[in-house]
This record gives sequence, C-alpha cells and structure tokens, in this order.
Amino acid sequence: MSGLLVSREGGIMRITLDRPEKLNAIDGEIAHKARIAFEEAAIVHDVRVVVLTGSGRAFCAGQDLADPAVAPGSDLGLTIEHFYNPLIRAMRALPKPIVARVNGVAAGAGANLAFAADMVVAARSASFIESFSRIGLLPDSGGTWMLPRLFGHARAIGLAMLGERISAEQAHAWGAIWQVVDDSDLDSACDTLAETLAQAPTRALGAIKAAFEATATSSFDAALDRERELQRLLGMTRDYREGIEAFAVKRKPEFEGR
Ligand code: T3D
Repeated sequence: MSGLLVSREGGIMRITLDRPEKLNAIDGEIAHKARIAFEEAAIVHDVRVVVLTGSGRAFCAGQDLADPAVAPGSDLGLTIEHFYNPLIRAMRALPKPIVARVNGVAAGAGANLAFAADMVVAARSASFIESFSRIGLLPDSGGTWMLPRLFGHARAIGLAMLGERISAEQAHAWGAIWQVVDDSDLDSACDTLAETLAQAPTRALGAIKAAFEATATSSFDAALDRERELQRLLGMTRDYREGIEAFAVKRKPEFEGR
C-alpha cells in the first residue's frame, strides 16, 4: 500500500508510515488506510498487539503541508472530521494494546499519533514537537486531551504554545512515554515489549485501556462501578481460568486472548 505498510507476524500487527522522503508526513488517504488497519486489528482475533512506527529517519512529521486539502482557506474541520478523528478514535477504541515505536522526529499530528498509543518506546535520538502553533494551528488528533494528561497542564500548555522540540529523554523524564532506549536497541526493546503484550491476557488489557479512558470523564464512584462490571466479565474468561490454574501449579500461564 502506498504510504502505509501493514504486516502481521504471530500476534503482532505492524503498521508503518512509509513516506520517508517526506518524513512520513500523512494525508487523508494514509490516515484512512491506517484507520482501516486499526479496525482490522480490532476484529481479527489473532492480532493481540499493534506496533505503529515510521520508515526511515522519522516517525511522522504530521499532516503533509503540501497537500492541497489543507491549503490556507480550506476547511480544516473537514479533513479532521473525515480522517484524523476517525483514526485517533480507532486507536483509542482498539481493545488491544498499541506500542508506538518512535524511531525519529514526531511532529504535529505525528507526535499525537504516538501519544495516542498505549505505550511509547522511543529511540534516544527521537524527538517530539507540538509544531501546530508554529503554523498558526492548535494541537489536534486528541492533543488537547492527551497532552495535559501525559505531561501535566504546565508542561502541556508550554509545549503547545511554544511548539518547541523536546528530546525523547525529556519526554521520558517528564513521565510522558514508557521507555527511551539507545537507537541500536530500539528494535529489540519494541520486539520484547510487543511479544510480552501479545502473550498477555488480551481481554484484560482491553478492559484496562477502556477503564483508564473512561476515568477522564467520570467520578471516582463511577470508576469503582466500572471496575466491578469489567472484573465480572474478566472473571468469566478462559484467560482468567488459565491464570489461576497456572498460579496454582507454579507454571507460566499461556494466555489465548479469550
Ligand atoms: O485539517 C488538517 O488536516 C490540519 C491538520 C494538521 C495536523 C498537523 O500535523 S499540523 C503540523 C504539520 N507538521 C509540521 O508542521 C511539521 C513540519 N516539519 C518540520 O517542522 C520539520 O520537517 C521537522 C522538524 C519535522 C524535521 O526537520 P528536519 O530538518 O529534520 O527535516 P526537513 O529538512 O525539514 O524535512 C525533510 C523533508 O521532509 C523536506 O523535504 P525536501 O526539502 O527534502 O524535499 C520537508 O519539506 C519534508 N517535510 C517535513 N515535514 C513535512 C514535509 N513535507 C510535507 N509536510 C510535512 N509536514
């Protein structure tokens, strides 16, 4: 597929933004294809984790600024409604973990695509730029919601207003990403994490993701009720049975994601 590569190996789906000559800048077509891939990941049982990454030296430079669809004066609300919001919604609604393998710069919507993943592993040379304000825009792709949660209000608003580049190490030190590793270790770190997640009880991970997401708009009391209901469902799964049986005989559980 032009602009996007999708592959599957074992329980891992890899989605690679593939326009290296433009630092993997995306347009509506690529965003649409990525959304379809996430939606496929949701319904194919054998997919237990998705790894999102970029080809070449960048993760993603955000919207392709040469795309006529976003020329000044055009209705940016339309591209957001038709392409970006459905993609980010598909990622957040996916009941399976997403790992962002951030191999280089992640700018604008590219940064927020990474932050929309559940766990971000970045190469030490990678960086993040909320570059929207540099071109007179505000963070989209969920940025206004995610940034304060990941960075805290003070840092989030500074990043959004100044559009300054921060290093992967800085993002990690601020608690916004899971891991930063030497560039040469990026593949092994991502593979290890993805394989671990692919062998985990997928339905439990999906429930964790959904429950965390819901806390953003609900009370502590509602969270307790939600935990009760989700735990009720998980208590009926094969993976819970396997977890308990494995614990009892001191062996490693073999989860099937059911
Ligand atoms: O409704 C809507 O759709 C609006 C949605 C907006 C969402 C957004 O994402 S807005 C933000 C868009 N992104 C940006 O503003 C970032 C623009 N890029 C940069 O600031 C820099 O390229 C980077 C800081 C990311 C990297 O800098 P550097 O020096 O490492 O690379 P470079 O030389 O600037 O870029 C290399 C090539 O990629 C270059 O092409 P060339 O000269 O070699 O032919 C450059 O033009 C191209 N490129 C980089 N980013 C984009 C891009 N081409 C199109 N669109 C880009 N976003």
